[in-house]
Amino acid sequence: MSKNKEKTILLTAFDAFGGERLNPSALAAEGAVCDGARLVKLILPTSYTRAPTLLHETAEREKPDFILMLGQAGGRRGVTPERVAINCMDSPIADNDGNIYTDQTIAADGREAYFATVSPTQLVNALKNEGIFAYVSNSAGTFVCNRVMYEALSLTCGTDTRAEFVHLPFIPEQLEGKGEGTPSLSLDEATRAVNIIIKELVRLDTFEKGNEKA
Ligand code: PCA
Repeated sequence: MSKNKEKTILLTAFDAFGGERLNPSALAAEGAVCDGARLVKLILPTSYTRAPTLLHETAEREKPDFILMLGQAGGRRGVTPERVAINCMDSPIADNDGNIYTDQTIAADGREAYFATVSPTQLVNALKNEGIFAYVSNSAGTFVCNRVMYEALSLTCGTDTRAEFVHLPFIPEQLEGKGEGTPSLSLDEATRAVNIIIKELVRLDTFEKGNEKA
């Protein structure tokens, strides 16, 4: 894209899964705002098959410069930009279609992994500067979030579009019935974190290093 054209950011989040009544990623996405770029929001079903398809279709239609994906990572203490997506689906938890995968590859001929094309460290630094507890995560897991991150990075490989996944902790409203000491972050703080990341993306140049086609 030309440098003076308005950027488009595709912001995705997930619906509730695994017995939860809500997903903080969807609520934070709802509150997300963006100055200086077009923000397209998309709530994905927590489904190994439907989520990547919907993401793919929406990205082809909207032609975003950035794909920012959000998801819940219950048990984590801070906001965690992910470093890598791996070619694997494996979780004892059923997705919202009732599917359980063990040791399954995502793409038979696909790469083993893709690194995020927005620096997770840069996002962590931006969050820390604004007083938000954040750290880089070196595993997006092997459930639907990793599946969707892998899709976004394979789809945008060799293009100027950059993609990154950020996991958010539980919000306090989800803690009932969970172990004492289970960490959480308020929805206001989670939303503020997403807005800081969006601001950082607006500032970023899409012509930074991306993944090259093999
Ligand atoms: N978190 C799950 C899937 C949906 C979500 O919000 C994960 O980490 O894979």
